[in-house]
Amino acid sequence: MEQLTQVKKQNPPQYLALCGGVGGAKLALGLSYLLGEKLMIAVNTADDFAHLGLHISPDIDTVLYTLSGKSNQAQGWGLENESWNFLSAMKELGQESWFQLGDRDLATHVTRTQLLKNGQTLSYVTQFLSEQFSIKPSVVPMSDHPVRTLIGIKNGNYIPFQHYFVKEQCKPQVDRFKFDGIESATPCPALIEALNSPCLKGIIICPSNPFVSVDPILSIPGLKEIIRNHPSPVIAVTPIIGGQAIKGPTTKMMTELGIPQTACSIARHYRDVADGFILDKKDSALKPDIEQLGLEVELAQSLMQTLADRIDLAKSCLDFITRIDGKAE
Ligand code: FO1
Repeated sequence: MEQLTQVKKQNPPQYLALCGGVGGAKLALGLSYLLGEKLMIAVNTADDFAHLGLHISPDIDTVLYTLSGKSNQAQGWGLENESWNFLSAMKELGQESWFQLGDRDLATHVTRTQLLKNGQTLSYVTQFLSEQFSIKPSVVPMSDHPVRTLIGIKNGNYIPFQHYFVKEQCKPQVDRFKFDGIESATPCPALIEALNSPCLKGIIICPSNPFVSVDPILSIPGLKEIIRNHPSPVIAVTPIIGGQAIKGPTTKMMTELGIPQTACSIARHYRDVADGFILDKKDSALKPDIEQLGLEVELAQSLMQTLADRIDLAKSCLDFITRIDGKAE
């Protein structure tokens, strides 16, 4: 279908964050306070799915709601001050209700679905929603092409990501992942432009799940190589503190995949794409092991309970990028 409206040109960003849902969005918020329009956030869209005829982009919405200050902070996803009349009515009609869609949240999904049906790209729709939420950084989908994460169940078949995550509450044991559609995906145009721009000073891999939030982005053909060879520093922030992930199934997945549950394993996961690794101060004993992997290490407080924590960690990221850049000169 013909694309109706072009994505508006924005100034090239100086920093790029690769981001999944809840954990990544917290750091993205800290970065947005420090950088505003100088920041681009490229978001995982492999969690997207069609549900009740609607196109749901959970990670994009988590980023949009978090950056606009409208997110339900206790839940991590969805909107604050939500009501659930639609969901109750669906239950009364005996319809699917395992994926909770709030009344206000529904407006986002209906808007996105309508615009996509009218021939707009996901990039355009995301920029449009971002403007409605008055968000300063540029929020972009990793790709305009559909990519869908499939979770390989131990001794079983693949199941769609949201079935695993929400319907099955991450209970099945996983042993492999597939990003359906990845072979024909390309990075969204604004992301390619940002990576080609001489203005880009640093790339930050947010503390999202490395297997199902960041890997889909890095698996877009050619993207990992572009990031690895980028002249500016690339840093990754640990999603693991003291052997535990703050939220989500990261450590459960590590156990099932036979990977030790440590920040060092995450550093090893990113060693072929990152120059530096932000390690939590509590895990400082792991610093020499991570340096052995060939990564620069910065110790920081990576637990983000308050807005001040988010901004402090964002500041540590920017200082670390400056430090790595200084060494390279
Ligand atoms: N996560 C849940 O655990 N349960 C839900 O019912 C749920 C509904 C939901 C609706 C809209 C949306 O944008 C996100 C939603 N999420 C829900 C979060 C989401 O599915 C996951 O957090 C991400 O896909 C993982 O990053």
